[in-house]
Amino acid sequence: MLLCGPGVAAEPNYDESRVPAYTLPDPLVCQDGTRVTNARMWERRRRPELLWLFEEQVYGRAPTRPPGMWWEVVSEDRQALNGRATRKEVTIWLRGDRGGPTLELLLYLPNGPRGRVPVFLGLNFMGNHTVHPDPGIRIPTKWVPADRAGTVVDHRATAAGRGSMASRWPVERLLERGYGLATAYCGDLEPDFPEGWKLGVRAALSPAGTNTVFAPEAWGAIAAWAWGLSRAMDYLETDPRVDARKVALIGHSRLGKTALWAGARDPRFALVVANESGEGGAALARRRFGERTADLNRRFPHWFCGNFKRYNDREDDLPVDAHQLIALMAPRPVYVGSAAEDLWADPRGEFLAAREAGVVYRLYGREGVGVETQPPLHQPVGQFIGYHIRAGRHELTAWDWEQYMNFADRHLRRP
Ligand code: GTR
Repeated sequence: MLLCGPGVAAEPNYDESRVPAYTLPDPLVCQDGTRVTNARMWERRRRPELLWLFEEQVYGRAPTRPPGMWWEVVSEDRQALNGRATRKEVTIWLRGDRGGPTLELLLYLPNGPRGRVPVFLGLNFMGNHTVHPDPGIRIPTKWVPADRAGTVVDHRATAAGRGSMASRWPVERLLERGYGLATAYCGDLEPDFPEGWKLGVRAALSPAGTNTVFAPEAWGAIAAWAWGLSRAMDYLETDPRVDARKVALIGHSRLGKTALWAGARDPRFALVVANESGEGGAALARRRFGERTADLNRRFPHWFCGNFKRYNDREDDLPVDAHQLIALMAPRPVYVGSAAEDLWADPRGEFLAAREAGVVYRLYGREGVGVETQPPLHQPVGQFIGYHIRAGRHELTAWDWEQYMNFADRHLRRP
């Protein structure tokens, strides 16, 4: 079994019997001790307080939508994928003028159904051209991470990378089931390495540019990626073929952490899917199993805000935990996916967080995962909080997608 975790100081714990006891902060008790008894109190008091704590202590604070932000549809092919889809590419200028970084949004919309369609929106790791071999997708010109297959030369994407990540993006299947797909490369917002912020929105939107010294509560890369998803949503709200009330966010791994944070901040997202998001995402930080806060901060110092560094080996001092992040989606449907061999992400910790978020859904008369114990492999559970664990390793698979589409069918396909 492959367990990732190079460069970590302490040996990761993979022994359930060695997980020390912990106490989770109560989603329904305000910082001043007041108990939340109804949805209105949750929305007026506790939800904003938790959002603020996650912002301040975990992901960092992002700016609001830039005034004067604008976009342009730069390509449109109504006969893409043998006539099955309309492919659009939209350049979104993120700084409010024609300069600065752009988000290049790729859209596939099914040609079958008339009118507006529900859409899955997710960031990709390597560039839009990697999600499908379709030769009409433009190749990114920005910094991209090196890949094992050698399709990236000096951190520049090449045509050899077309479709290299297609197994994670079942475009035809989505279209067949009536969904559109919108995706963009996360590196458009910030390339994923510690100094990457100098090439992304965190520098471009700061008056000091690449000389910016970040405050301890200022945004990290995950917050920048999440902010970008909201900017993609700004566009989707204007697209005549997209049902903007039915946009489901999806993300895998670090981009699953991102999907959760984007969904928490921006209630325009109707549904959120976090696939194997692990530590800093859906997995409980207090549970000492697999990746820990210190591992995140050492290996990816740019992902979280400065304040988050205070919780290395001190997760019990965090004022929040993953179940509360999931609860920030309430009453909207949210789905947490785990994989059995992905112990680094702590599948059980992901399940427990999903389960414990249920108290907030209950305020709305909605059921969460609906079970007490982690279900067996390949048996999805949950009404408004979906959960599954499948066999295999850390990946976003066709089987995962089928469950997410089934879940979305239940929640987004109603009239
Ligand atoms: C790992 C990291 C995980 C997860 C993963 C990924 O190295 O420790 O938290 O984010 O990367 O994004 O693939």
